[in-house]
Amino acid sequence: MMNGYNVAILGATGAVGGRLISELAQANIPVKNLKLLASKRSAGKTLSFNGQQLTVEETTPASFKNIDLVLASAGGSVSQKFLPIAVNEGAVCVDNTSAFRMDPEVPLVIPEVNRAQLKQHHGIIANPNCSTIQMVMALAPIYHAFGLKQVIVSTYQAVSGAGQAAWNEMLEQAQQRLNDEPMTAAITPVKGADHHYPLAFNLLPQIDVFEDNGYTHEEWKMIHETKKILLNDMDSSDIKVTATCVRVPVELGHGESVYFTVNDQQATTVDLRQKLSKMPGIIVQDDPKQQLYPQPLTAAGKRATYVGRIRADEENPGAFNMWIVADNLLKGAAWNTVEIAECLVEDKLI
Ligand code: NAP
Ligand code: 12T
Repeated sequence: MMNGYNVAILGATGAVGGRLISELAQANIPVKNLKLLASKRSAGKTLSFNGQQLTVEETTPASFKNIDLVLASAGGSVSQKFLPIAVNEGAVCVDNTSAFRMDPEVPLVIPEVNRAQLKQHHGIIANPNCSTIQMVMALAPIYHAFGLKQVIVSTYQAVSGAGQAAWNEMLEQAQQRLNDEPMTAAITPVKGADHHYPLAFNLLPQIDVFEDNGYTHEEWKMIHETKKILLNDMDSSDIKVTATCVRVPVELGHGESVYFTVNDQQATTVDLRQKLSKMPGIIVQDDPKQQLYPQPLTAAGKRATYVGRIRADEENPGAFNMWIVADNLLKGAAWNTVEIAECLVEDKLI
């Protein structure tokens, strides 16, 4: 591509879409032309890319003519509908939604962990769930060095993961509380659900819809995406994984408390810290004496995944705890997506 690529961002006006635009502007990807796509509601709105004002267009099947690269983040049903059309037109699509993640033909990629999977693509590459990405970033070097038996995770997820409207609603709830008014909820915890509860000054142990077994779909995604990324089999029993996902009244940056057991009983926290600090994309922030540990406020706006509070379960050899924080809209979404696209360009897979 001598003059660069024709790129389309699907869902450009969203919380993730805004970051896709700014991450693409900084990326090692020559852009000939950028098309910003959303629904009819936002058509005509303008957004800036590299100092240029671009007009948002309504997404139609014709939107993908002559497009080389699609970065998609407009929801699963929108990806289901439009990405096959884009692939037919010759585009390579990096999809931020859950639509194709479990398709055996679709690589599910965190570049620092399983970049080699990109070679297997047939036009669509899936970006994992935000909570999965930051956990697997930290677990991958531990798995490769010491083997993993079991992972038990509890998440503390920021409202921005639920979209711009949920984010705005939580801020309104906080303002209602400060005004001594009753807090109202029409979106949180999940848009379109039967019941809504305020998130401000609260904790909601529901992210995404409930499955029949009592887990939420977010918990299901963390379990099966982790297995697909690390073991190439979404149903593998080689690593046992269980999750509890909780929405917390944080704006930006997911936290995760991860308890895990390794095969190598000789592994120490010094070994773990050393493997983690060598992992590209990981920054270890772990110094109790200095009160140094990862926090959403300090991780927000950064591309890295931060790990701290690394400690042994003193009653169970080979068992450990750690605390992980990353910006859910950057490493959890837009940065990982653009990083995949950079790799596709570099590896001549587009
Ligand atoms: P958001 O702030 O609500 O933005 C939604 C975007 O999708 C907007 O640009 C919206 O355009 C567009 N859209 C909605 N319906 C559309 C349609 N029928 N056709 C075309 N565009 C349409 O949500 P967000 O937080 O950015 O998330 C968007 C999607 O990304 C989510 O649904 C999820 O699938 C995925 N996501 C993934 C992760 C992850 O873990 N990797 C994290 C967050 C989100 P309008 O302005 O026209 O409404
Ligand atoms: N429901 O892409 O609500 O699978 O935080 C990511 C985030 C779905 C996804 C959320 C979600 C996804 C959320």
